[in-house]
Amino acid sequence: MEEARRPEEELDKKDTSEHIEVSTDELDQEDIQHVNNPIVGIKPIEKEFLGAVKEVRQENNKFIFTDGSASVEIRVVSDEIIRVRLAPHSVFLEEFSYAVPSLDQKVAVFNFTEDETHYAVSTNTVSCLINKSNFHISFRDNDSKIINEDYLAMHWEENDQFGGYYVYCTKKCYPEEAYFGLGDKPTDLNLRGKRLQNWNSDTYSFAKHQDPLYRSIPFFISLNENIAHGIFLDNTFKTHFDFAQEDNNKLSFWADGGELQYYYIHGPNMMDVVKRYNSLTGTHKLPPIWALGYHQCRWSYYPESKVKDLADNFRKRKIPCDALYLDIDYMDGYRCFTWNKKYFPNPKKMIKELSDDGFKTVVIIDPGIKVDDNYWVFKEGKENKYFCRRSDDYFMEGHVWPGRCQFPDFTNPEVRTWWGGLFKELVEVGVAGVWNDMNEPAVFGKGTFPDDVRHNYDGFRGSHRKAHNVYGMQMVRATYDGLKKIQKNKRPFTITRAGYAGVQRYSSCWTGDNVASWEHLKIGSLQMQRLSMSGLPFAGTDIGGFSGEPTGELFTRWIQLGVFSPFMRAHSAGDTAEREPWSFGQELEDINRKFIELRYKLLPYIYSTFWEHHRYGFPILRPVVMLEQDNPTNRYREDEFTFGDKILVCPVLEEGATSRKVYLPGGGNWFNYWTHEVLEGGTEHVIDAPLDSMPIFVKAGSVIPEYPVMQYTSEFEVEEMMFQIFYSDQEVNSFYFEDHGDTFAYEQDIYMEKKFVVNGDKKSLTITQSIEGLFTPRYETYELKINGLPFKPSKVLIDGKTYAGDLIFDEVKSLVIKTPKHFKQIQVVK
Ligand code: MIG
Repeated sequence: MEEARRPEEELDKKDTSEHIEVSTDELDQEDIQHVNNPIVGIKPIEKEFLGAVKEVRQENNKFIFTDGSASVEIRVVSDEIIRVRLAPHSVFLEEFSYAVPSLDQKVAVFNFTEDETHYAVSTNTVSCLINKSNFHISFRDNDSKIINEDYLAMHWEENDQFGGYYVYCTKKCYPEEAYFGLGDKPTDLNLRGKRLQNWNSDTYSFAKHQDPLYRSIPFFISLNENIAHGIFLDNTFKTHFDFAQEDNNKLSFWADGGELQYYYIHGPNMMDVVKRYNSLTGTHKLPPIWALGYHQCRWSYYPESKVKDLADNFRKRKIPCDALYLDIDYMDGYRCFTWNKKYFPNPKKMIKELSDDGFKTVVIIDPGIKVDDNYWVFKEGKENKYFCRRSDDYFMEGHVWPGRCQFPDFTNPEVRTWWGGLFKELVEVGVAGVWNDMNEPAVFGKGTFPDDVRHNYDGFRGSHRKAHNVYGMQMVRATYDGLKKIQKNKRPFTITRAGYAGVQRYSSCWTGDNVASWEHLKIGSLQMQRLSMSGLPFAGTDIGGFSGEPTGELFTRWIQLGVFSPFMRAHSAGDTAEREPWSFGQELEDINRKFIELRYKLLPYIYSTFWEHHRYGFPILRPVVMLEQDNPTNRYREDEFTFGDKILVCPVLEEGATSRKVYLPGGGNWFNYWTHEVLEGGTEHVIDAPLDSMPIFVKAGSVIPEYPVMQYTSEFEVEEMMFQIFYSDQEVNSFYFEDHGDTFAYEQDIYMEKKFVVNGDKKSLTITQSIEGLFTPRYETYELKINGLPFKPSKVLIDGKTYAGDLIFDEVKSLVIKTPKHFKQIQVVK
């Protein structure tokens, strides 16, 4: 369909923001794949189901089954991933996905077999069975165990009377089956019994269980009898999931349009499911290391004197901090890419001064562009037809902070390139990171765009019903790609509020407008765990709560959780009292400092964990159920998690608490991080947790790298690298990663990945080290703190030679030795 063009003058006069929205009930032809099968006449209101399989044909790694009118394609993506697609009229959509950039994965072998009742498409690890008589699809592992099974054949509705086109899949739900994932849902970790939907929404002060929120991640993990698998419904329309809420025996997922297309992702470990999901949708790139420091934000810090004062306070009070944020008030009348010269007369000079003092400056950017012919961004967008239009070709207009606005169509590649280029000046002025807000997209009064807004959708055109959930992702993609081009080899830093599956390739995220309450502290902890297992590991909450006033105690507990938030940023709304780490008196300032310092000590560990995510697809935060999925009580344990695979974090989430119950997963001992007391795994313990402490445990056998406390990440070069080693009588591997911290050189192997193996018995402890990569750190030596030795050491051998230094063995059973950095093996002997 050719777009009809109106004369420009006409368009200018028209303020379409007042238009009545087109009803969502109207069938939108462009969203339907079956254009050559127009619906005629009135059919009874009932769904249509796949019938018996009549025929099958093969095209390479795809098998196409048909019941004579509808078709299903089964595609082998990898040994562990199989994709299912439904075309009710046997016309499949062209391959395109914002979530999955490429389907090129290795498949060892696959084959096709048939018996009386079923067809089977099999790989080394999994078989997809298609029931000949009823077209039910199921997945079976090599032990002939059915893991996932249709309850009903795939079905759809396409009659006008339904007000649209819907596609459905209904599977069996097993009695013990638990469900996890789905992005930022602020609800219980285990999703069994919930009915949830995905439609990106600006949800100021959201409540527990509120749904939907800002993101759409239509991916979940099922865990049943110790076998996990994943389902990723790659559909950008509004999607729905019923995790056995309506019927205890059924799991359903469906979409308000588009193609029924889902990936079955094999386990049987939850960790593998997440890794494989990340292999489809991509991992987060390594962030610049400063992005892992402490960030201070508020709506808003202005004018310049206020920002400088803030910076001075951090340094004067010796509270580490790497980044300060400018919220919307830095702009001239909220026009993106401009400065309010009254508040910030010389931004370049200010940012340089902040940078000399170790602070990066991050600024906010919104999608709404002020309708103003004297504003170059609007003029460029208008001249090039970059803004979204309605179905009747009027511009999509809506009110946001700048007043009357138009909105770039970020689903158009040309618009993304233009938008990315707009950051040139901000980068030249010295801005180090960009925060993308309001990109659900949010519109005052109306919520979001009307359904009939047209989008380019990378050439696969569609209405807002199809593009809504990817709008924010494409905005931050434009931002990321633009920054990357402008900054050359420097890593961009971006944060986004909205997102769709795969957004982790372009951005970190925060959980939006939370509330300063104890309940929200818990919700935040849950959301971060859930985002991490949904492929978005670089997530954080507004520390302290965005709206409302936290008590000092709540703020401090939130800072403590913040140390183990992949993204650590305090933020607050403009109508709240000042909210810096020193806002609650000296005693709490000291505790807050102690914990922010802990973040900086653990930075090399945190950074290594990001590397493990980027390279191997491991989530960063892992709920206990991921460590020990065979223990059924863990399905409901949601108040503790590990950061990486070595540190167990048990945040204090209750007001007035001075201790808390923790569960230490089985399979070895755990060290109390603070006291080095050794505790047994596989059982619960009660741990003291006065306000100046939070229970943290390190897995026996771990090697944890630590930096000396710095006021910001690049304050000085480390002269000697320190590692804490925790004794174990079982073999345990640890990884340590380092590189320049701010470039893409790691993509050319300019990094160093060290692997340590720790193993002990009653008379000795052995530590081996192997090294991969081309990066050479400047320091020459290590300080090793060996903790928890069950014997008094008499001798240390470094690569076979006796260590000449003193062996001082203190009361907490720690031994400190210094070694050259290139050792291969160290033995500590009784
Ligand atoms: O309409 O830019 O979630 O973090 O401070 C509110 C002002 C717009 C919402 C964001 C919040 C930010 C605020 N923004």
